[in-house]
Amino acid sequence: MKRRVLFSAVAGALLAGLTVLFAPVSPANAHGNVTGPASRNYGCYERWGSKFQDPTMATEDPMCWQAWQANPNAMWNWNGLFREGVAGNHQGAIPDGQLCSAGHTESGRYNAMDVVGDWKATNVGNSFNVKLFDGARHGADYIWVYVTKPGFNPVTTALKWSDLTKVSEIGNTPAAQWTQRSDGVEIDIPVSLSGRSGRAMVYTIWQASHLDQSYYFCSDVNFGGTTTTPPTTPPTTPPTTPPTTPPTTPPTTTPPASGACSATYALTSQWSGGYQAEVKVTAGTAAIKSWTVNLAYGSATTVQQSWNSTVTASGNTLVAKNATYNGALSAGGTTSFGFIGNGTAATPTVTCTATT
Ligand SMILES: [Cu+2]
Repeated sequence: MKRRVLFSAVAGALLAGLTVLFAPVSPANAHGNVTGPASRNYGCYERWGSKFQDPTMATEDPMCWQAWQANPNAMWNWNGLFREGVAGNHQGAIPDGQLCSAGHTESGRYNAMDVVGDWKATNVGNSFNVKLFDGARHGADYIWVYVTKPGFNPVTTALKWSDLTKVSEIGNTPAAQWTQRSDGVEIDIPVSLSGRSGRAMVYTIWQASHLDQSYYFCSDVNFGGTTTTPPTTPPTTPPTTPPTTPPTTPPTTTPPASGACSATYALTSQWSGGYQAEVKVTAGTAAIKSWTVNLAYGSATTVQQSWNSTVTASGNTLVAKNATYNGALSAGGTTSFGFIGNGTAATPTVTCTATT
């Protein structure tokens, strides 16, 4: 398989002592993942691993782009999204809003999987299989498969435990009973639902028969496959359905000026301990070469991650500078960026400056 050849090549280069940018942390960590419907990090690895620095990803697959920008090791280590010592108390170990990163496991390597947005979804019918690949031949004490309840929209909403319904499970199944492959074993867990349509998430817990090692995978699916979202929609475009928590205050805007730029802030989602915002940048009556947006808050603020911009916190202010590919705008041209802020969302005062 092409993807495993690539992984082996990178791992081989590491073993050979070569300097490899974004090399896997440890080639020995050959555990596993849900390969169909692909989990968020496995899907990003599969689609972009061979061209992860291609800037077209920012527009074609923006959620993967933000994930690669946040931490490429989340993709190189697609098989290492696990926790140890949970003792079966999965809900106790993983807070709401962090289900896709397994509660910020591995020092936060997979945090970008929690970002709310329009992840690529796999089209599935109401009956489908969850395919789990196990490169370490651990086998399973159990595998539990959950699906989000009807009405849950992963494009606009952070995943909580209460959003999930368990729809399938298997018990103790040694690797010898799985389908044998040259590079590991895999197993299909059948799921059969009825009356579902549109976007949803599949959440899989794999309790490996190896130490107390439990794996957690978010897979985005589209039931029926008839409402596929356009592949070029960036996460910073307003969602087609309103966020469950609408902005509490109207967007703040700075007036456009000749040779300058303006910026509009919007809160797109919030949850306990964090929020997601998007900022639209518009050039004035002249073309610009680069832009900087300042977001001034009433108190000190921090940012967890950003996409389509480099966002740094400085006291009460977040300073957002354009990425290499979206600094130049024609007169009246627009771009947008997004970020995940820590704490409770507050509405900042937004200013935009540009070079021409
Ligand atoms: Cu393992």
